[in-house]
Amino acid sequence: MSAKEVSFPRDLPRKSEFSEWYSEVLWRAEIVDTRYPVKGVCVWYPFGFKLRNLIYGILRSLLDESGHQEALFPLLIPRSELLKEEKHIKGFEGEVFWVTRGGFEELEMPLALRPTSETAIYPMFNLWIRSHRDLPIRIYQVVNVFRYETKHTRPLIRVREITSFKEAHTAHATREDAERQVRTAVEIYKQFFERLAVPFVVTKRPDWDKFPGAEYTIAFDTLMPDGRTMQIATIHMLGENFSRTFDITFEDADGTRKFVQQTCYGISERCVAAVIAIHGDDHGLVLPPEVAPVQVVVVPILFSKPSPAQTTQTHSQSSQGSSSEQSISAKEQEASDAESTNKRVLEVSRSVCEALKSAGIRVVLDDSEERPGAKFYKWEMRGVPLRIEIGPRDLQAERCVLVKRNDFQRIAVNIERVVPVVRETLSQIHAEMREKAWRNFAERMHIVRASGAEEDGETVLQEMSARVSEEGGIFSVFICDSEDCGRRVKETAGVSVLGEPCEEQNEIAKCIICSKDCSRKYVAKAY
Ligand code: PR8
Repeated sequence: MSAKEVSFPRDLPRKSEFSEWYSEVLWRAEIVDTRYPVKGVCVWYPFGFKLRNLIYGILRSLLDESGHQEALFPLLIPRSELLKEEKHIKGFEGEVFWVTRGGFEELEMPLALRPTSETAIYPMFNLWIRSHRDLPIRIYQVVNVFRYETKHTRPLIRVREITSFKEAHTAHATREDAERQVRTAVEIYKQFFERLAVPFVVTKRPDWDKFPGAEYTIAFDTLMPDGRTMQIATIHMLGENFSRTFDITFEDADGTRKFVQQTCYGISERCVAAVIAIHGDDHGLVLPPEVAPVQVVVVPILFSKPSPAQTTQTHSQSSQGSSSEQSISAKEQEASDAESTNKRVLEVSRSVCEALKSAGIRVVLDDSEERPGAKFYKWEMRGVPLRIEIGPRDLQAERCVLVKRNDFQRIAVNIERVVPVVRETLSQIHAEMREKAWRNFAERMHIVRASGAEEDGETVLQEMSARVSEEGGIFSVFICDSEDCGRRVKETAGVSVLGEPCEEQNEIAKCIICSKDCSRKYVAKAY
């Protein structure tokens, strides 16, 4: 069967209708159920939660390997602590859920459900850090946080209960060490998204769009199929802003007391949304093998069982004359041959499955009563990277057929060689998915020319606006750092300033809004 012949699940919206496709795939592939009766929260199905855990397993191992330790802080934050850092609370006050009662009593001190945990963690840093020997501290936790989002909520993308908030918090004796930590965090996140084959740009957010309480913010953005960007990770240099507020000091080697330098960085379930959105296709999910809850499904292709009608007919005929007897016995023979072939197909399927399992591959044998077509549909929807088909004809040839989920390519493999070939094919799938995702991403990165002497910024702006609504994507354009120009470009072209690309750049030209000299920034319609 070629890619074109694969049956298309008709009632799944095409991926080109991204919003509808996304909502349908989330429940059909059993990722999350959005019917929970609270706005902006959802329930992870076991399959979705397994995917989430495999993804977060990568993140945990990258953090553990780079000197972070996992900890766990409380969900409730006393109002007094939350309000301490002025800029921080200014940024979050509209998003906080409050617990004001315990049973029948009003609480003396209202408690916030953490919207993020700086103000839960830093009072403890104040107690834990005494000397330079206690530094650096690098901790992280994976928890739920609550944000009263007023914009349109969307499962895994903009939620009010972020269920999978991985937040890291670090404290350092020197500014250099904290800056180094920021660079390390950027590298960790790059590796993380590479393992998910999710493309990204890394920018320094404009000063007016940084994390409340940070000195500066670095962000990772990916591009969704509808041409809008989604912020998938952020890294914040906090400097001494919080340590001064929470009085987190240490005695340095020379005996002086100093404030610690801090950083924090976070990732949410948006990383799961990105995997689903970027790799999925008209048939459902396409999952990178490393995080696929099921990496291989073995589907035995069996002779269909004779229907009861056929069997009755055979028996009633057999009591009649001898002329039909021969054909009856031929039919019976055929049925019994089919049965023993089916038995053999199942045996071989089971042993292939066992061999893969022993090799550490997450494999499922689908020997259910469903028709092969229905099984293909189900496992394709769930993004299983490889399907193995074993049928009667394959038995004779001692082979099976691998079908790759990412491009439906079929590969015949000798049964003996199935384990090494599956291994190779799974890593090939990752490489192909990565290549395709980055190619698509690069095709939607647009370099906007600088406005020159002959034409003003207005012309360039108009042209860009037209392209934004036509094709979306990320635009590299000359725009200055001012919030006013950021607002203007949003009003006229509908794009937000993501920030200045983190790679070296030395091109300078006129801002398309105010004509001041400036560097290039990335702008895009953002989620
Ligand atoms: C911090 N403090 O909090 P951040 N739904 C899903 N994902 C979201 C949502 C939401 N409503 N809001 C934000 N995110 C720092 C760093 C501790 C850790 C995701 O940073 O406010 C975004 O991808 O920037 C964001 O980049 C990430 O959480 C971290 O949130």
